[in-house]
Amino acid sequence: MPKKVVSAVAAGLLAASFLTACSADSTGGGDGRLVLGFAQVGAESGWRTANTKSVRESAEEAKVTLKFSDAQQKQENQIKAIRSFIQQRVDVIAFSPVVESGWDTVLKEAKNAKIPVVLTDRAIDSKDTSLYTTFLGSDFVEEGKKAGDWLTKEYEGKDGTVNIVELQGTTGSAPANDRRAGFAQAVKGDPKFKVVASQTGDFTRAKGKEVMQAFLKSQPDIDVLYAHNDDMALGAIQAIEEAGKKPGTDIKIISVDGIKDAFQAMADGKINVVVECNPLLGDQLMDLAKKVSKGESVPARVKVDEGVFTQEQAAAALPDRKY
Ligand code: GZL
Repeated sequence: MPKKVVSAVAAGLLAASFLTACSADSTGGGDGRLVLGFAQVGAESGWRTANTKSVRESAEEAKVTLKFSDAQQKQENQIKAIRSFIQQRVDVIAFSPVVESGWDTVLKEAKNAKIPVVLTDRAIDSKDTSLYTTFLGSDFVEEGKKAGDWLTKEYEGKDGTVNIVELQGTTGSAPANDRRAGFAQAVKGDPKFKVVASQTGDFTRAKGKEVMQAFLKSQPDIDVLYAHNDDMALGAIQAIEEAGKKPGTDIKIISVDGIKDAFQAMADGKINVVVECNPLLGDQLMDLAKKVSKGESVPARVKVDEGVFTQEQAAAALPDRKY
């Protein structure tokens, strides 16, 4: 075979193998399944466990090949995971940013690699919204506002100062920043509400208990605890009871998430109100990932429905709770 023809054939074969390799990589080894890299925050709370379960089960059902990483609540681990997904040439990257800032560099790498990114659960504060295709998750400011609105109604017409202690979520995270802002916005109209102490419990039961113990030592008169999630509220309940006080009565408790243990605590009279934050995002995430991978247009923001539950509703609602 003349030299020219051989080189043309070789070039053709090389190009074909390259295309096959790319298409094979881009469809998870050529089996036609979408490959989704998911960088999860960690396993810090009941909410997070339910969120992970939802993502895994939905990927199974949607026949999506899921590459999953648990960052143990460390941003550097999430960044490493995203870089690994880029090297593996996944089709789509999704993650729940543990904190709002510090993502531009790694998301620019994903953009340069032409791998679309979906934010799920938590948002980032980057000015460059081209770094992600869509954000699927709750409105945390609204959740904080719902918490504050319950409190203002609970104390409507009552005189005297209401001393509030606040267990914040992970420092720098969107839910912590926004739940704090929404709550402050809701109560700022009435000077009787005073946040006398506010500190992070990092969304965990252990830290929630530890910080509540410190609050009980430093604050002579606490009327209300506002906890940014149920796990910290449940830890705080242990501290309150060990201090000889009645949670839900001596200290009213407002919490966020709506995990089963919180509903049980409400039914037991230990938590007064829970603002729901829906972790069951898996189905919507898979639908978005498939659309995004095909270049179909998706909304820039996809919110989730969630309610508010009081003690009166807790016992009846408990059997139907999905997480
Ligand atoms: C909220 C989520 C928060 C939960 C916590 O969407 O990011 O993180 O409220 C979880 O329970 O740890």
